[in-house]
Amino acid sequence: MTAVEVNFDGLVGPTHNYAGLGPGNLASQRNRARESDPRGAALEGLAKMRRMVRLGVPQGVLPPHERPDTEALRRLGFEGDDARVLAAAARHAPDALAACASASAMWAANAATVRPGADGADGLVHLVPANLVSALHRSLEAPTTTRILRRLFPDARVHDPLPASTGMGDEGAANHTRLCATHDGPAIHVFVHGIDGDDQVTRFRPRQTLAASRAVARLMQLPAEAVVHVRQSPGAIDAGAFHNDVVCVGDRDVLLLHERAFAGGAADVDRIAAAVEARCGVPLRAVVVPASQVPLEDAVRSYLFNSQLVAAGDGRTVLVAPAEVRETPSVAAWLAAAATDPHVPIDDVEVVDVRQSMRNGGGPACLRLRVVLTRAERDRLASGALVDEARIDALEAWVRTHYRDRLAPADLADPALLEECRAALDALTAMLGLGAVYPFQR
Ligand code: SUG
Repeated sequence: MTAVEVNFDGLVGPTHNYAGLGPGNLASQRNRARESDPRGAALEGLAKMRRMVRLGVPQGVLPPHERPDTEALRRLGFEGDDARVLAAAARHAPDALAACASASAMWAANAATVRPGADGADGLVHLVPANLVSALHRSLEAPTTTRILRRLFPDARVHDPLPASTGMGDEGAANHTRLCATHDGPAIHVFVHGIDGDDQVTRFRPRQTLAASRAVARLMQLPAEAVVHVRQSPGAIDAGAFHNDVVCVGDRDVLLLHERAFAGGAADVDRIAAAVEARCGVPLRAVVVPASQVPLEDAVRSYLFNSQLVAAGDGRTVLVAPAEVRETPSVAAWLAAAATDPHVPIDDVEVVDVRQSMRNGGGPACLRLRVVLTRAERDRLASGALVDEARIDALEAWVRTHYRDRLAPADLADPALLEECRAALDALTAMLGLGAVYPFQR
């Protein structure tokens, strides 16, 4: 087998803060205006990457974006030099400033949807950057993400994001799971949407539309028999599963999900299983966690399903879970029972602390974009795209040099913060061999 899954984690940016911006995202709403610790957040992210490297899972990084995005503030009518733009926005439109200052690009699972080269006749890796139109702060990510992906993956086909309309709302790999027997063999792509047309029945507006999922599958040139579309259950969306990866995670032939993740329940899981069996020649190993054991609310609180399910270098299947799973009694009990249950194909659970990100509704799986790459494709990546422990050491030193350890809402208007962010990104693009990718570098 030559193709392996590489996890590209979004590096947490210097403006990481809590602005209550995530629609349907309960943690983001709850922590609005709380003081943040960007340095601690970035170090937590790097510590998670180190754990992955030690597990023998190839690890990559995606750089943060330039924030506050003063170009976006100018498009919103604020004029003058950067300091004036920031001051005027803070005074007249603090919500716009918060949106333009968000470090939300850290949640790399929303950067794009990915198709490995083996899954199409052209043999190319395809990436479809997400348009993230559900919220202003996230919609600002798409152009820079597209540019960065083109730099990092020079041989891949990086599409343009879908047209920016709520009817085409696309949130990337957070609503997509690729299932297979081996990464080189045939695969099933499961696309999960929250809404089909205009029939919203949920309290929170669903973010991913069926029309968008269909367009992404088309762009990735997937044959109909390789695609399954599933609808999220309205109950899951209203319990805080604003992306499917809050209630479901897959890896190769394993699918771990909450009983109430999908609108069709067991029938949806059966459809996926039939497709996997027909195309990949293996039975799907589905682990459906019943609501009677883990209520949906506990699944969302603990982010059990936002764990990373990975193949360690020694062949074990490891669930890399957020620390909150240990603090949620129903989830801790389910994990304890699962450890001895022969029907649960998880060999080990490793707990990571990503609390700073969790307070914005971003668990371990939100922080990473999975890209299946062959050896040759890995060799052709931009030089700094993949990290080992020495590179993680260097990135930690970079964070300690450039990041603040306290950020309050009022600090977002501080022109010095923008300068610090630019200095950090200039140093980082040099470290990663990316060249000039940000507006301030042109
Ligand atoms: O889009 N939070 C992000 C969290 C994204 C998590 N990603 C996945 N589930 N894959 C969101 O809601 C909060 C920002 C703030 O409130 O400051 C935020 O955007």
